[in-house]
Amino acid sequence: MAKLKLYEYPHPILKKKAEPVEKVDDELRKLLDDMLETMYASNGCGLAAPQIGVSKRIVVIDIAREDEEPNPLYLVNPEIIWRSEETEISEEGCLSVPGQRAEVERPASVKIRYLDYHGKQQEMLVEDFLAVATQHELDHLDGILYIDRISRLKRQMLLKKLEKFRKEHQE
Ligand code: GNR
Ligand code: NI
Repeated sequence: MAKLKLYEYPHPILKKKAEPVEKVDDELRKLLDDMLETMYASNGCGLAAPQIGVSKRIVVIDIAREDEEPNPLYLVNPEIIWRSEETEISEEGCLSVPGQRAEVERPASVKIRYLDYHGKQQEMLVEDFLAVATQHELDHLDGILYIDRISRLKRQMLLKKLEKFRKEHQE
């Protein structure tokens, strides 16, 4: 396995709509494994392929806490096939927008259809924090960041703080 480089805002690959995967083969599984390793090494709970510079519709998620068994989820060509009317506001962060967080409103629960690690079609109803993480990752596949879902004023303030954060954290 290998830890891959993370692409950060405002890299243009993060704005592109990613391409569907044609076949779940060993080469794709290698990429999924490398994405999971990269996500764990970065202490993230989700990662979408555009964040490692690959414009394909694949996502890995693991929302298990550190004191729990790992529980990786691999989503290939995921689609939302149902959204709840009810919404929920929660605080989000993104490995591609380091050091920042903001409150985002999204459907509280969604149903997704996807191909799993073995290429088998699956459907799953996701709720609570898994619903937040799933929608955040699926947005990446359409070139959308959580900062695109907050007000212009809040985004401007967040991007100022991002500049400051980067100045303080550069080597
Ligand atoms: O690690 C992550 N944490 C997180 C917290 C709240 C809402 C969404 C996320 S996803 C993020 C990793 C990431 O950037 N995935 O694209
Ligand atoms: Ni993200």
